[in-house]
Amino acid sequence: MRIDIISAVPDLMESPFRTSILKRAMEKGLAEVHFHNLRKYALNKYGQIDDAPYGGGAGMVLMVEPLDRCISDLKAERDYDEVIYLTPDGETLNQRIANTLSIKENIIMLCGHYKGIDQRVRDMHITREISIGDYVLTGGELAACVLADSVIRLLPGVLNDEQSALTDSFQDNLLAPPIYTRPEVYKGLKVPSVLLSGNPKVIEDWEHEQALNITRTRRPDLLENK
Ligand code: 6GU
Repeated sequence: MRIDIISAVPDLMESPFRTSILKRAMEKGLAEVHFHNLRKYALNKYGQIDDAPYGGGAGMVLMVEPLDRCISDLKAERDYDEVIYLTPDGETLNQRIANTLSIKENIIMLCGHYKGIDQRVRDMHITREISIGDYVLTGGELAACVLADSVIRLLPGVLNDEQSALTDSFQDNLLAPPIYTRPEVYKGLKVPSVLLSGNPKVIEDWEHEQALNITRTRRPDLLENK
């Protein structure tokens, strides 16, 4: 999979892809992430990429021309399955969306900034708009990192067996059961004896029941979609 991320401040996104599991995914050639600095597509020597909105109002708007040039250059190189605009107005990211995107070949992620982007960019290029939740960030960059992480970890070979995505919270619409490691007793707090029973069937049933109880308490909405 190849992800091209367009942003006015690409430096903001460096470290998540240079560390740990995502770094290894890149080194193994399972994912490629390329950053594109919008300033390079600026109209003038001052590097202008934003301007005041028509009709007035506070804040600046990312201009259509630098964005169109950047996206068109990329599209001239290869076919893209999705051109995603990260925006609080978008569809809220969930595991289903991450799963869907994880089988794509080439994706562009466009990070909004300031007040947003000229509507004509959306009309011309954007195939999907995604938000990462009902709160406002300073820009789409952190959201792009979240989205890319949620997708890349699903690519075959990225996770090893122990980290397997199949047992994740949410993969089956259930939250995770409690987990423990050594020691067996800490400050009087004991690991539930069922986990020490060595009986896989009993353990699995207990974990499923715990997961159901926790989901019922914290996120009953997840059970309604089952
Ligand atoms: Cl994608 N962008 C911004 N600026 N804020 C957000 C968001 C995106 N998702 C949630 N909040």
